[in-house]
Amino acid sequence: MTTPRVVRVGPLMPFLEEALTTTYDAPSLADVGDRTAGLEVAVAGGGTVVGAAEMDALPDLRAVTNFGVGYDNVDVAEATRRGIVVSNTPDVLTDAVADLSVALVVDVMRGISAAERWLRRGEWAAGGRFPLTRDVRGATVGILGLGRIGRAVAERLEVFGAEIAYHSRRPKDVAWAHHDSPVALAEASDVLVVLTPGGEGTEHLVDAKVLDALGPEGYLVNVARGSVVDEDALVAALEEGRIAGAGLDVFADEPHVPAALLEREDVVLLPHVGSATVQTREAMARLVLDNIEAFLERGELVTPVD
Ligand code: 8YV
Repeated sequence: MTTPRVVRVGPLMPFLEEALTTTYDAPSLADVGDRTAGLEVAVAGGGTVVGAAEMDALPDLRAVTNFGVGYDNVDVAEATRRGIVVSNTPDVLTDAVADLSVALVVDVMRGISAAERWLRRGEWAAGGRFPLTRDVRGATVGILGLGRIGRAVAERLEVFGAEIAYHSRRPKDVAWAHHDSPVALAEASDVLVVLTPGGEGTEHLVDAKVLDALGPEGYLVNVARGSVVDEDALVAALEEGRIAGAGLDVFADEPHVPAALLEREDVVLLPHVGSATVQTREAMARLVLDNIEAFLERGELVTPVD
């Protein structure tokens, strides 16, 4: 029997786990004990940390392939220092995440989830009238982080008749209005959509100042990483009516959602499902497998991170 070269770090979706087991006889890191020799490729997924401790545990590690476009779960600086390369799954999930972002924008503005809960509670049958909501057409949507997904969200919302503005470190070659800070973008926006990567550089980029700039009629949508938003500041801003509402697919300490948010009618809460369609998750898994194969055969990754 050949020595496995691939190891699974933490749980992955069944399709990927199965393929890894069938094709590579890949053990899980929890089970390898001291049989770590020859394990060159570690496969990580959302929520699975690959830091110095995991790298220490795998002395022959040369590549980490991450199931997800975001790779804030992998200590890339430490990996680079050790000569370990890292890949992610860009592009294949852009449409799914952009669709969900747009759905949250429309939901918070039109009160779709809130209206549905209201109907189920029997308030319509009891003769109530659901309050009027807000049009997407004519609203300014601020995109915080104009990468692949940010552009896809902007293009979709233009079709809805929204005005697009954005902030990214450098202005891009696009016709949309660039703002030079998150506060300036929030001030100009009716809805602020967070689409930056997670990690140290963007931690709490959306803080109390940004939320106050968004204002009592403004909505926050976050489909990026919970770490980008100061969650305590968000709860306070909602409780004090300093913003109008929020649509959140990601949280600071998943799967835990602050109790203060669970009770609110002005927030839409999703369990990190931006990329969670059958087609997209299969495409992500295939890209992980392509990266592993390319690395084992040619020592190269198909989609290395920057
Ligand atoms: C996944 C994601 O939920 O790609 C990302 O960065 O956050 C999502 O697509 C996650 O990586 C799956 O584990």
